[in-house]
Amino acid sequence: MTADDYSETDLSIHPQKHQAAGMPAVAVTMKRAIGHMGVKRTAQTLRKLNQAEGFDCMSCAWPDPDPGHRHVAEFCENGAKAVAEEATTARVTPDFFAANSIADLDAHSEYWLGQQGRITHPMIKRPGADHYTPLDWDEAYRLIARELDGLESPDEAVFYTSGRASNEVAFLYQLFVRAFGTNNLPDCSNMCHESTSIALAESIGIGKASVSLDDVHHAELIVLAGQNPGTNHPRMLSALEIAKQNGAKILSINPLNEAGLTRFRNPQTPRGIAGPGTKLSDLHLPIKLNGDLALFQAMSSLLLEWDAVDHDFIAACTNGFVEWSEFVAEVDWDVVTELTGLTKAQIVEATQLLRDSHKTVFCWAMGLTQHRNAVGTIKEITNLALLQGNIGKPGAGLLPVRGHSNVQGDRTMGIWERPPVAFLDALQKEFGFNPPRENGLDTVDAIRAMRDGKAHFFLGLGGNFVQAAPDTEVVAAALRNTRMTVHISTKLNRSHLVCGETALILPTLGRTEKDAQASGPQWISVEDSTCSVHASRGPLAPAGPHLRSEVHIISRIAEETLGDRYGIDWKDMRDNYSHIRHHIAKVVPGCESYEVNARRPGGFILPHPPRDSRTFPTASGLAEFAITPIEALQVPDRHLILQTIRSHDQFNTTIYGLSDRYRGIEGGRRVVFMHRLDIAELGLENGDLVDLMTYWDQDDRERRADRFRVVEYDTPRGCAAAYYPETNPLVPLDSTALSSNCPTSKSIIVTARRSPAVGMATNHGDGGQDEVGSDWDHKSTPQPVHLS
Ligand SMILES: Nc1nc2c(c(=O)[nH]1)N[C@H]1C(S)=C(S)[C@@H](COP(=O)(O)OP(=O)(O)OC[C@H]3O[C@@H](n4cnc5c(=O)[nH]c(N)nc54)[C@H](O)[C@@H]3O)O[C@H]1N2
Ligand SMILES: Nc1nc2c(c(=O)[nH]1)N[C@H]1C(S)=C(S)[C@@H](COP(=O)(O)OP(=O)(O)OC[C@H]3O[C@@H](n4cnc5c(=O)[nH]c(N)nc54)[C@H](O)[C@@H]3O)O[C@H]1N2
Ligand code: SF4
Ligand SMILES: [Mo]
Repeated sequence: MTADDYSETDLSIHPQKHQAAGMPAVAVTMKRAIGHMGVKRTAQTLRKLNQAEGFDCMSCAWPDPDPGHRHVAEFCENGAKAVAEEATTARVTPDFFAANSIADLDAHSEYWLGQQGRITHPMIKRPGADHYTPLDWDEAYRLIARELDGLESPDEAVFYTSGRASNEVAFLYQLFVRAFGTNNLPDCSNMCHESTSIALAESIGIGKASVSLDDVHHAELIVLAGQNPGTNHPRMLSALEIAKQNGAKILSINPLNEAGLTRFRNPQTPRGIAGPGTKLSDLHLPIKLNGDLALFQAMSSLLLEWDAVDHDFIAACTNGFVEWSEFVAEVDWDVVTELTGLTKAQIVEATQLLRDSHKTVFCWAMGLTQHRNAVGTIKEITNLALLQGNIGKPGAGLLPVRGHSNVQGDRTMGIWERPPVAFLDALQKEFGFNPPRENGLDTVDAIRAMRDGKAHFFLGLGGNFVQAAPDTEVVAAALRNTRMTVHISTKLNRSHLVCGETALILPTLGRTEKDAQASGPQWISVEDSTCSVHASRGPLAPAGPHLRSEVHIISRIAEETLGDRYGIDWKDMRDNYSHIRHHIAKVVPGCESYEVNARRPGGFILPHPPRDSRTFPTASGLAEFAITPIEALQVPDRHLILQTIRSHDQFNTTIYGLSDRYRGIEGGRRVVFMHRLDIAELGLENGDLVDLMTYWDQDDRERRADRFRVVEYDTPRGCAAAYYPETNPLVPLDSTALSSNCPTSKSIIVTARRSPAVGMATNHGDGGQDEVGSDWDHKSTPQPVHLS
């Protein structure tokens, strides 16, 4: 889709690093921040980042320490990069759009698009046009209302949310969408922690983390499974360092030995600057991709064998223990060692850490959630926690580490295509209309609906749908198949260039900016990974006079579309966000006195029955031991399992730069990490340029992504890795996790063959000069096989 703005020859490969942060992190922070914002603005902005009276970091959802315990610089390198991207002084103006057609812009990389700066005016691509042109806000709202009004059913519209949206706008948005008449509220969570939400709701009755930051600090053992904190939640390393100083052990489970799992040099301590830093992981299990279910079952079988279990907790608080324990006791060690790539001795050693710990925190992220069996795997890590009573006591619990800074809050506020009945009832009581009761479309189903001509309207509240979603070509065709696409965005991205018949870009304020409405300055609120809700107030002047806040935009769309239907106070809520919080307090469980509690320094913690009182709001009223038979991905000869991951220099589809410092990649992104022996087996050499291919039998289609540089890397046999979103064309839309429908972005079965020289046809089977991989039997479709 793009001609990159950097060349294949700029790429250089360096040795992998085995420690995270240190002074290079400080140097990069300052260089990037000053480069985008200048010295004065950098000082003005970073001083307020993650402070009680400042603004919440818009990058990840890692929690802040209590107000009295924050550093002057309470942020990390990647938080500073996120701020710099948003607070940049570069601007995308109407002149820019006049000078660049949509096709011109589409020829650039995502990195280049992001570098152009903040969008300053509402813009429209009218039917048949090849450029965006400016329009005024009122016309934009009228056009959207007219389009929505013309649909045969509200279910023909899709309302997407990316997890940066504040609680206030999220609540307002779901209210509008439900008053309009649909639950079509897909969000980025559908591609992220959906498997967690489903698994935890079934196992413990609530889909959120059961720990506080303090629990992390006081754990005896911390398990880090399928997560790369050094890059994606960098301040988590400070929490791990404190835990280590308090005597904790760390067990990391990851195919890659990521730098942030190994050692942390805290730039805020003398030991981190001049000394050796802190060793983090005590034991690293280099597991094969998707081996975790088998591993957790094996660990449980050992704990049962050693009777290292909490009988009292199991008897008082759980259901299904006997059946489950009989099931895992039968674990087949040959299957376990085959699927995990680990020896029994390694697994025994890891399980001894569990046995010897009285309080264990289990952390995970995308390495567990984005597989076909993800829901089962997360239930299994929960079983492991239940077995030793590691929930609802200090220093222990479950910690799914969320991605986007407010993705958890958006769900709490009702952004969910499958809303709980109680939530809809509360909405009905507060606003006097009966919200739709049918489940709506999630991300994957929304793409299907647009592809199949069943949905004609797409609105994105933030995000970059076309790049984030699986199966890039399919999702692009789906969006182009609509009558109208609308993006509420801060910065230019690919989704703006993949247009419905009419396309609108509505520029909005970011979290760094002051938000003034009719009643005066406003603040917003967010929820982090540990259910802590707090206020955020931006320090900077808006990027331009024509920008509107997200609340303003959504409330105006609602007014224009619904008129005074149901008598909802859209204007009052827009003029003063306290009115929104007043409604939140009445509708959202746990948010009573929201206005007062959320603005208190440090905010407040939402209730969580398992954490607070070991009560489990499941159907049985008990925590459930769930049985999940093992299914193995069948990987044909000369194929690998590919996981798609983030580099150190991106936030999801926003590419900050071309440096994945810890993994030793500089100057480029089209690389594929492979084991030395897999490279040889595929007839390749380190440094070769290859095309990646996958075949999905359900639609009988081959998918490919071309021209990746092979990098020999420390990854288990059969397991490759490459960056997202470049690899999204390879993820089949229909390849999703059972029951959560999350795309399987961490287990795509691929093969690689040397790329034809530039200028040669690149079609598979073109008989070009390159024979490597030409014996690829693309009919040998990967199918899961039941093993137990
Ligand atoms: N700077 C920065 N911060 C971010 C983001 C960003 O893009 N940039 N994105 C945010 C978002 S939305 C999210 S969801 C989080 C994502 O945070 P992570 O989940 O840490 O992100 P990924 O890069 O997808 O890394 C997945 C990790 O899991 C490992 N893994 C993959 N498959 C398996 C497996 O089968 N088993 C095990 N045990 N491990 C596996 C990979 O090797 C890798 O270390 O980060 C958030 N924070
Ligand atoms: N292959 C593969 N695919 C994946 C993943 C993977 O690991 N592998 N990870 C998945 C995950 S975990 C996630 S969360 C999704 C992410 O999916 P999304 O949330 O859709 O994507 P982002 O890249 O985070 O969105 C970035 C865009 O948001 C807009 N933006 C930034 N700040 C603001 C703001 O304050 N307001 C508004 N209105 N807009 C703003 C900017 O225009 C920017 O271009 O991707 C998923 N896709
Ligand atoms: S850890 Fe996450 S929330 Fe904290 S400063 Fe870094 S990027 Fe921001
Ligand atoms: Mo995410």
